Amino acid sequence: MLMKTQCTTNEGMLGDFLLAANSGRHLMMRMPDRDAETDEFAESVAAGLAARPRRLDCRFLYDSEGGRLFESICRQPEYYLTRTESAIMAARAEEICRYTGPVTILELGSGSSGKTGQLLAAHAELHGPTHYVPVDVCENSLRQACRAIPARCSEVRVTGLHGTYEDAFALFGMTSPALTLFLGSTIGNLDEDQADSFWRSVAGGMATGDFFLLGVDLVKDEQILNAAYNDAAGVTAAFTRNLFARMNRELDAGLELDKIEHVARYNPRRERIETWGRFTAPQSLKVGPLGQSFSIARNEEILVEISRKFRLPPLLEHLRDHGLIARKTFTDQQQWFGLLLLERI
Ligand code: AVJ
Repeated sequence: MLMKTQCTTNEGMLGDFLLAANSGRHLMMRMPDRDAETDEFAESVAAGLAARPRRLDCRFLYDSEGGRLFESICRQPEYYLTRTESAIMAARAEEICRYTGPVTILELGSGSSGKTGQLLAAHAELHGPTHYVPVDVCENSLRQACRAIPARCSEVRVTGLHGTYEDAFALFGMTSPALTLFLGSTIGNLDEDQADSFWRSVAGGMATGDFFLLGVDLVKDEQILNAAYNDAAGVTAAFTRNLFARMNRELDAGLELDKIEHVARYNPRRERIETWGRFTAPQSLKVGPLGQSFSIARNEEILVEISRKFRLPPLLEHLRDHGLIARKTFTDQQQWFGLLLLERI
């Protein structure tokens, strides 16, 4: 059975987590600051619309509708990332778990944990009872994962954390020896500065000898990249538009959604996909909770998400500078996607 609990305070989260983890049950814990999600959304939108070019924080793409649409993106034929990473994972799960030995498995941005099943099964097969701690801001996806994983693999016990990556960093110290998963090239959503502070927090929280499994999408032919973010069925377009729909639902933004277009294109200089919401007519965008309003011009584009693409040698060097050494580097035959097993030294 899946129990649900609320963390008492952010500071008390560690104690709550230890109690929960030792209870031997499947459990989902909710961080208290989740209650402030709508306020955070409002603040973030207002700050992003005051910046130039205007931008939004891609974290807010993942409300329950966004989570559902993202799952659908992963099944689109053009979106090669998920199936390529899954295939690498399936082929290498045992090798990875042999290398790490028995560990607590944390996952940042776990979504519905689709790719993790193979790894958990391999860990349980090799090392016996396995503790899995998925972390996600999307409650729906997390709940599904907390139900599905133990049903598939009875040796795996789940403690889900409904919260942000920052909430999870606090757990790193107490779950050691640990393997933290960060899959799907989600790291690509962070710009250079954000990634740098992400790695500082990660490396700072990890104990020597802890492991990190990183999935990264690699630089490749532009047409393949552009197609992956412009699927013919229009699911990615719906995913982008949902961020504006969410503003209507939660911030009373008053937007006409059919006058906002999804635009995703590869920027070869910066080696990243940039996804924009393009306004085909002038509109005013209200941030209800803050009593603010912004005028968006016709043809103005608001940056919704970046998805950086990586080259392995500079990435490995960058990680090494943060004290993370690649013990294993896996790719597929076409070298489209990389899966890196890193160790904190
Ligand atoms: C899983 C967040 C990395 O950037 O490729 C997919 C999200 N956005 N299609 C990505 C996404 C549009 C995805 N991440």
